[in-house]
Amino acid sequence: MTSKKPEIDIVLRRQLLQAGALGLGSALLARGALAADMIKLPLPGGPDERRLTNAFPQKGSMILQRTRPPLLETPFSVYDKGVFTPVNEFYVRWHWADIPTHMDPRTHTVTIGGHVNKELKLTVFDLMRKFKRVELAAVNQCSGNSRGFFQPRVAGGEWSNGAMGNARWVGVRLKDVLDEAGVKPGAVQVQFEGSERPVIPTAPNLKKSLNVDHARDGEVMIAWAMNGQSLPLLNGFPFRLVVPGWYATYWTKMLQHVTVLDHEDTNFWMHPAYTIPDNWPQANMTPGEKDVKFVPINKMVPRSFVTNLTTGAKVPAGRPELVRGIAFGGDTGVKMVELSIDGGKSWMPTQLGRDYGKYSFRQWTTHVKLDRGAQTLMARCTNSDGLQQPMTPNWNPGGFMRNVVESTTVMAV
Ligand SMILES: Nc1nc2c(c(=O)[nH]1)N[C@H]1C(S)=C(S)[C@@H](COP(=O)(O)O)O[C@H]1N2
Ligand SMILES: [Mo]
Repeated sequence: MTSKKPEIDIVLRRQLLQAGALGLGSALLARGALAADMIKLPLPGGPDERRLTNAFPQKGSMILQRTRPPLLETPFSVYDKGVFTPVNEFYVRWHWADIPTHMDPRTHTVTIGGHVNKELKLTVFDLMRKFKRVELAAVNQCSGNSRGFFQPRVAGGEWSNGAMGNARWVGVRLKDVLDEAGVKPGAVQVQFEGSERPVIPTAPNLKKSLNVDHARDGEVMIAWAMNGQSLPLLNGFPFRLVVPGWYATYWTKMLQHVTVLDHEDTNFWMHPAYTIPDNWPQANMTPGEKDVKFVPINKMVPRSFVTNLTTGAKVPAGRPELVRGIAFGGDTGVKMVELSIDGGKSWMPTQLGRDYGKYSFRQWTTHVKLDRGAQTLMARCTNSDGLQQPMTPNWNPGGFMRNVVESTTVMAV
């Protein structure tokens, strides 16, 4: 897991300093008119057209879901390029619009405080120098990825399937940093806060917490690089939390405060925000149902997608056609991905691509021979714990944790 290449340090160091010196501010607010291109998302029963924009710094062509704060979705075709999501096409999600537009990596510090023996203040260069470096491939997925498919519709960013991405994260173990500060007996949770602020002072700043054992499991990281580059400002420059296998709401960007708590965090962003019906892995309830117990969202569940064909695509009938996609196991690896072309009555195996670790996207491929006409392809992932994607969609008011088997209907001609 430890990166062997010292030269990456020099490259990253230069990138970190350059990115800090860019003064991205004006660009964040307005960099000219938005591109005129529109994209149609496969969303049911609602506005399904979005603008494609190049207007955000360090970002390529992205689906504009919201401008302030920026919510930028990854166009789905990107996932067919490979298992690692290009940094400039990695989705973006913020809660509050008062985002620093200039971060100086020489002076920006993260404070490790609260229920510890010794408070620490560390820059990215302190992290690089003082702690052992680790690298891990992991999927970052928004809790509300695919929310736009919920029926009845629910409020929130109406994402299609592009609020997810996979990267090789480089940084240090949160455990090592906490050990350096010395967690005192009686610690219960560890709370994380970024550097942005709400637009009105009375609104609650985004703070998220993990149980202390989870925070110290040796997998949770403070990362300053993704896919060999420093983090774009909008993805949390100069460093962010990485919580492998857990929804991205915990992956605090532009990390500023790590506070060890001697009690459970009950702030708004832990409860009621980002809570699910207490029946993981379904996170399911009936619309309008009363007396449902809600708990903070946590581990991810398996998903899979066809990436080389989209609904409406024409494919030749009667001869083997390549079907390719990606899958991830959620909080563990992918055991298998199967494909059905008969509405889920029978399933055929697919070949899994290279394994980059249990938290990564995994590519899968197979060939199918399709009869003439409209044919529906369904991919289903089973993870290493035996958890399988369900055939019926879940529902909850947050629009969280969709993982139903998805369908792609092509026309065989
Ligand atoms: N500081 C900060 N970190 C944050 C958030 C935020 O609003 N502020 N949003 C969280 C949520 S809900 C998501 S989905 C991910 C998105 O990460 P990305 O923008 O790098 O894709 O960031 C998480 N970390
Ligand atoms: Mo999110």
